[in-house]
Amino acid sequence: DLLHVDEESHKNFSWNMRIRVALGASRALQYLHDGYEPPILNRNFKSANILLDEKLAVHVSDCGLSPLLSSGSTSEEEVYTKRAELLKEKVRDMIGNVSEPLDQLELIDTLQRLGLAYHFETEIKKTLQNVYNSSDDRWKNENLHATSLEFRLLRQHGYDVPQEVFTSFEDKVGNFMESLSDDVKGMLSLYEASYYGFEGESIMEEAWQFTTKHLKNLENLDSESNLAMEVKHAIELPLHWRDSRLEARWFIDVYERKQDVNHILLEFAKLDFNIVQGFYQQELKELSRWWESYGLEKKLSFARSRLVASFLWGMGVVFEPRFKYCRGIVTKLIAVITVIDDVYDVYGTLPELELFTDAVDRWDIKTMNQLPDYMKICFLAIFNFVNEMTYEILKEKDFDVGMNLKNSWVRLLQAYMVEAKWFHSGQKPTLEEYMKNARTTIAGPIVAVHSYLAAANPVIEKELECLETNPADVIYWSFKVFRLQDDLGTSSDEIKRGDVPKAIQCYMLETEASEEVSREQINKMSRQLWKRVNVYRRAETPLSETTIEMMLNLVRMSHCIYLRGVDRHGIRELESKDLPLSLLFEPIPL
Ligand code: LA6
Ligand code: MN
Ligand code: MN
Ligand code: MN
Ligand code: MN
Repeated sequence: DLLHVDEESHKNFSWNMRIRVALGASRALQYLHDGYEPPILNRNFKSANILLDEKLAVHVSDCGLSPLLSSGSTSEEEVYTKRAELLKEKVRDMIGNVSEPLDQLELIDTLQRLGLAYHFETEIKKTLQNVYNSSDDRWKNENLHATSLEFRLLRQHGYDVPQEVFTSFEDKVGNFMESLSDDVKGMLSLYEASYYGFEGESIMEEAWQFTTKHLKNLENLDSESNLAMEVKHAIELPLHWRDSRLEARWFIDVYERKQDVNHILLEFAKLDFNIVQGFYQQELKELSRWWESYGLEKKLSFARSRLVASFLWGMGVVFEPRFKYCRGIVTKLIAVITVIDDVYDVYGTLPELELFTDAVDRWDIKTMNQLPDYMKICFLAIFNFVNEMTYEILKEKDFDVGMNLKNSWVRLLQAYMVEAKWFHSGQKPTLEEYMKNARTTIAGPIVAVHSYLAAANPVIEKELECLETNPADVIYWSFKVFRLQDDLGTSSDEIKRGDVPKAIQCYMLETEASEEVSREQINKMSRQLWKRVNVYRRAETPLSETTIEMMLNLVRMSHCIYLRGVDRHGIRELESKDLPLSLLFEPIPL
């Protein structure tokens, strides 16, 4: 009874349901009925007809109420867009008018966390360059927060800052001074900065140990103050590892409660979030139709059908509206891979999988008739998806990427094959053997090739070649993090169902450690790998900054999707509890 949803029953809905309610007419009607203004309902929102997750899916139009909504005019939307443009210029002026270095840095940090930084890349670059060049360091004046914030922002943006900027906070034997622990804001800033440490930097490691210990104690205080919530949030995941859109939605609420809130920033952040959300809804609607038309969900009922979750990965890789095409490609790619992965892990027999891998390698429609029926549709799903993308890119960029895409598929399937053989023969790989293969099966490399080709214009051969050959670079190490995060989130179920030992089990087998200890160790490995990622990010590489950021963003999304060892990609029931996706699909009330 969607027309009579009250807040209580709304809470009990799965997020699928909530989104449907949010998108449906009922919600809008309810707002009107209650006598208060509806949140922004832009055109996309009004005509929303999103096919949500699959087996539970109902077209919103099935509620029979959508005609009411689609009749709205676009004038409302225009008002919001105009207002956002105006606010944008005000914020631009604001950046230019702030003169104190600490204020500048705090403004940049706030813009980044509110999800607004992408509008002001040039201004932010210029400001940081000035901060970096300035030799006047008096403003820092033994201020832990100021020193840490400058360090973090400069390192984030690629500047060389030595870890020694923190030595003035250490005692004679090189420990951080215990008295610092009273300065919670400073501790929090140092904590966030510590994640930008490089492998081998002992001061940064010490900073991490020191701040983590003290902040965790604070976390137990369970206070409802903003700062306490920020501490809790930071301990859960540092900023450096967080997805920027999910962070923006969270931070807008926190920012609103701050005493020194800037109302122009706040209003712009909310408007911009809602406007971007409107684009996402439109995209999701189109992608859902595409997914439905592919029909894998109906034909292969054993496999996961995860379009909305896949879109989340796409949004993770590139959130900016202008990267719509790339976001769509990543969404489609991951939705298809998720099905194919189940074929290899769960459903296919070894001889069938050999046949399938070979068929994709030959890339010939003629070999399709040798495949079992359920595999024919899988083959064509890949074949059509790749050819469609090849066509689009040839059309747009005069560049033939057919074989690049196909080969990235073959590399993925061959790596799947290695796991399948281990599984069917009962052979147990060492952790090292496992990881060598698993950084391919996590799909990072195939996503890299597809998203690069979708986003780059022009395509640079050297860059493409680097993504295809996977040298031990920044991306290579980051995909190991990606794999470890997936294993932390999914391997309990995988082992129960029957699968090769994943990282945790390999480690257990090798060291005879308990599962708990192994998980701890894997978490530690993941943090160490990030330090290496930080190092390699500065190394000479054919990859552009944008390409690297896209791939690191993919890895960041894995931290959110598998947070606390929960599989939010694969197991839908868990999403309602832990990842309130409704936040991404419900506009922020203004
Ligand atoms: C993760 O599932 C999954 F669905 C994939 C298809 C990997 C690529 C994309 C991601 C991570 P699973 P496996 C969204 O944990 O079998 O089954 O590699 O992947 O561990
Ligand atoms: Mn300086
Ligand atoms: Mn799997
Ligand atoms: Mn698999
Ligand atoms: Mn897994």
